[in-house]
Amino acid sequence: MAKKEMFEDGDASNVDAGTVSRSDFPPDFVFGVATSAYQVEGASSEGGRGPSIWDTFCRNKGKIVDGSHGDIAVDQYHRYKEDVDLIAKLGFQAYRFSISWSRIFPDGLGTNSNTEGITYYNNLINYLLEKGIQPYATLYHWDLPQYLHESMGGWLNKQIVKYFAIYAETCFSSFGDRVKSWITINEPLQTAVNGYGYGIFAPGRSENSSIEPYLAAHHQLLAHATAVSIYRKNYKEKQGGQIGLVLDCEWAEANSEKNEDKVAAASRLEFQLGWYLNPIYYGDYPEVMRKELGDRLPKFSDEEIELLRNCVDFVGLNHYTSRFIAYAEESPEEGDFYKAQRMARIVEWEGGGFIGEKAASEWLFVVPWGIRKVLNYIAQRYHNPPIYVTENGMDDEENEMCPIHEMLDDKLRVIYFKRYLAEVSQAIKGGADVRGYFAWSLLDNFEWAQGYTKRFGLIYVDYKNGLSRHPKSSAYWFLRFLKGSEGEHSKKE
Ligand code: GBH
Repeated sequence: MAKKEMFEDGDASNVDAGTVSRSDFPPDFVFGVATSAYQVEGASSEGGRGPSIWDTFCRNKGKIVDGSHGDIAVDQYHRYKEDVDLIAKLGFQAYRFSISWSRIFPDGLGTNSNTEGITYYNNLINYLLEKGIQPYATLYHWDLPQYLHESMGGWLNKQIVKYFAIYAETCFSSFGDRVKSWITINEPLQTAVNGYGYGIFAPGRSENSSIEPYLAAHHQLLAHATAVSIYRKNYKEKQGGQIGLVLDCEWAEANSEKNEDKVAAASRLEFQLGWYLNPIYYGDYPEVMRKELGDRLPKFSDEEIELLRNCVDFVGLNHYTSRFIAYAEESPEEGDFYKAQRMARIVEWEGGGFIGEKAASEWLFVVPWGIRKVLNYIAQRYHNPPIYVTENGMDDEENEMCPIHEMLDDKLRVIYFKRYLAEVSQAIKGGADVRGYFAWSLLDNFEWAQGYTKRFGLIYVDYKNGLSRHPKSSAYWFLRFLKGSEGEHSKKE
């Protein structure tokens, strides 16, 4: 059977629009929406906030396609009540947001915490709870205090572990009586590879790309593990919460039945997930990484191995897209990180046509079956841990010429969510312990290097008219889905 047919058959059972419904998920399954501080808050120099590496990075010419920044972003700092009201109206039970480290410790050093910053998150958390929405707080979503970068090299310096621990503990003690789900770090892979290897994300380093990504990853892992051990020792029992790490992973499907392609696809997954999960579940980096990278990959001491052992209560998965992976002695992709993987990422079927419909971002193709495969992979390889899908979604291109009512009717996004959710429910039925799902994103926001040119929101933000919020069709689809009035009818027929 041709590869393409195989997937179409697999799909046909559950992709027919409307065949996913709330009742396909366990009753206690959590549905939420996600954002991150720098992408939505704005108020970059208000409330005693110190600068972060993204404030600085955005000032470098050519780094952000539209020359923009997050100074105002979508102003959630001032509009959090309006946004929380919207989350509640749409029927979501949880909000995943991130805390801006430099609002809590303006220089990151952990000597004096900033009362106004703590007050802001107290207000946000209290208002969420008042509206019946569970807070899921991420401690680090890429916005390192600038001073920690300048004074000591940020994630390249092992000292960062100590400062992260102080920051994390301050958050547990300030908010943990109400926040029951913590995420230490969002996508350490992206910080390592794009922040310290390719330089397309803050802090924009690419000078030493064969060494720095691996150091930055190493220190993020140790920072994560240290925060978890503090939480487990001093807070977890008393506060009754859970703590995890969020990883991003494109599904890697072998491009053919050839052994070399299967090996390449397997190693592609090791370079994304194994890099972080193997130290936690198996005590060291994946063998294939050791083999390809040699001494460039740092070593863990016995004590660190002990610290890392099982240091997650759940695995958070950010998943958007998939690729076919073929073996390539010389990787066509630039840079050390991809070279080491000896593979090519392919978006076309062997007989022509794309793996899925392309979204606005160059990297994002709609491939619903990929999420089921990656969930099953995590379940099988890492002892069936509790998993939360902490991000999933797609973007539309900003288009000033397009009338707003057209932008609001985001048909492809509705299909995306239906089909990806159907696959998540299949993974659960197959035994993966998926506990929750967060759509990215609550609303259009600052999309990092893409600035405001890409829109991932369920809610449209009118940048030209006072940042007003307008729910898109996908938001209304979720409202019906969460009420249980979506999908049931067609299923009974
Ligand atoms: C997530 O990362 C982030 O957590 C979130 O903040 C962000 O808004 C969301 O994605 C949407 O992008 O192809 O060289 O341009 C997902 C992982 C990392 C995937 C960066 C796309 C683009 C690199 N993403 N990558 S490139």
